[in-house]
Amino acid sequence: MSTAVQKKNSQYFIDLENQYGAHNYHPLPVVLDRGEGVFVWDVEGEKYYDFLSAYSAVNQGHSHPKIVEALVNQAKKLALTSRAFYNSDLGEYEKKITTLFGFDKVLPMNSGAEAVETAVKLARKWGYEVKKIAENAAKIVVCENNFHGRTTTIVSFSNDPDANQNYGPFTPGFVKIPYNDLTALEEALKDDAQNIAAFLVEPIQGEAGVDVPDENYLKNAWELCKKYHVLFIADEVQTGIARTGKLIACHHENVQPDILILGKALSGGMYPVSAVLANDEIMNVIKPGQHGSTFGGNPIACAVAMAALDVVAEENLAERSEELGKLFRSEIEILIQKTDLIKKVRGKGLLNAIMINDSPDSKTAWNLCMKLKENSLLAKPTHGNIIRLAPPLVITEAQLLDCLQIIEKTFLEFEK
Ligand code: IF1
Repeated sequence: MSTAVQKKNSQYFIDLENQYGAHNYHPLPVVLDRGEGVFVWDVEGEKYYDFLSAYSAVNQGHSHPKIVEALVNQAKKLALTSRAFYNSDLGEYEKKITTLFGFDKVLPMNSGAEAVETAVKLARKWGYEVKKIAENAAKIVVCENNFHGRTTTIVSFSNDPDANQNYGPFTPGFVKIPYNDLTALEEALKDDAQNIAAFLVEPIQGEAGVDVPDENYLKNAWELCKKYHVLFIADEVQTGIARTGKLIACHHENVQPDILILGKALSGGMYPVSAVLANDEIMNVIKPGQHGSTFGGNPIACAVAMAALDVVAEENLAERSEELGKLFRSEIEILIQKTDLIKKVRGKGLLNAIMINDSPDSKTAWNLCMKLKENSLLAKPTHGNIIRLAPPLVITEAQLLDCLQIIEKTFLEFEK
């Protein structure tokens, strides 16, 4: 009996994921099969502009040849040693990344959440051993509507029920304040100055819908942290690596965080690589055996990250992001005059989002993304009525203008 050979089309792959994969995401119904630069192709061969960049991990463009070559060559030579031994890649990478970002030392990890967890542990340990906070009394100030990852401790200080409902009991020791509110920050620091070890903040709140704080918020927050002997921790997992128009978003205000957290595009989206950077006074509180990770700082991660950082410099990705971001927002401002669908556009560099003029629980943003997909541009809503628009930073001006036309066409057609 002939068994029909099932065509491996999009539906085939969607069904496989639905059948065998946990349903912890609700993906747009497109099955990607290939990526190159700003473009991705689905299994039917349809070509799309990628306006999500894997949540700003693919700043250097999909499968950048220099990064692929670094990955392949290293994988053929030495992939993983663990930190039980030294290796001929880690020291070179540590020197490069600490010199580039201006810190004495780096602690290499893998995912962004692991780096955030590492920063929390480092800040607490500094609190006890340098600031002399009483045992188990250390607190870290965080912002409402934050997103720092998905571990149990991190979701303990989230106020998003989707992130933490039924994941308790939660880790104590976190004080929540409103984002972009210096008065609230100073009050929190003053209230319990002796016990507060750090302030953990995203320079722009990505998941909250690309919420850009007021000018000098970061600088003034940094000054308050210095005044109260509290570490300023910048989570630049999403805003870092040239995404907002500077190497890190803190550089827009000449802020040098006490602890810098990097991830995502640190590897150009090629491999899980994250990092925590700090100076000796802070980093040296961690002694041998007090923190670690099997894959943290592995030779492939080092080779890939070094290549990814070279691409940022060689292709002037920060400057491009700055310039093309201004062009993008100015063109969207013009579109806002032509449609009632968009309330506002906000962002920095090529990290932008548009607020759709409908309730957060409406399907409008989703339906607009479905129409954008039909017009060959992939984007996805964050929190209901906000669409994040973040292409790889290697996008050319001509491609960006092409995408702006697609966006305008889609929005004006949608309204009819
Ligand atoms: C998801 C968005 C969410 C991050 C910041 C740490 C991490 C992230 C500022 C953790 C990760 C990803 C996670 C992904 C969706 C995406 C995301 F904002 F980027 F869109 F969720 F908020 N700090 N952000 O943005 O890094 O452990 O993922 O490597 O979990 O759905 P990770």
